[in-house]
Amino acid sequence: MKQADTNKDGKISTDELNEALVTAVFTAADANANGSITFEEWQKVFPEVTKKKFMDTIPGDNEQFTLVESLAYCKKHKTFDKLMNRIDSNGDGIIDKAEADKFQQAMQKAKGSNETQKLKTLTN
Ligand SMILES: [Ca+2]
Ligand SMILES: [Ca+2]
Ligand SMILES: [Ca+2]
Repeated sequence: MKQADTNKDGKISTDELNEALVTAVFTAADANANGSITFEEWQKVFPEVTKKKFMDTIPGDNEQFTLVESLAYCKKHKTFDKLMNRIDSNGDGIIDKAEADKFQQAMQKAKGSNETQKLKTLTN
């Protein structure tokens, strides 16, 4: 949780947590760790995504996307907003210790074989 505090002010904002989650999912999906995700890599983590949906989602036509692009995408489409609102239960934009603990407990209880699967369960 600490590494999510990118501006090192000792607090984790919902923006920072959002970024940490996108990065975690990206890193998990980028199997060959070359900084971009192809459809084949994405499908291993998200088997339900079709090639067409993948192509419709990614910007450009090079059939893969980067971390910067996925951050922009998740911001635009508010992918984790519902989850953020749930975690930040007092709505002050900061994840305090109690809220972080609650999130970690939810992650532990969530169904899924790894963190990405669990996140998916919590995001839906
Ligand atoms: Ca911070
Ligand atoms: Ca890759
Ligand atoms: Ca809060």
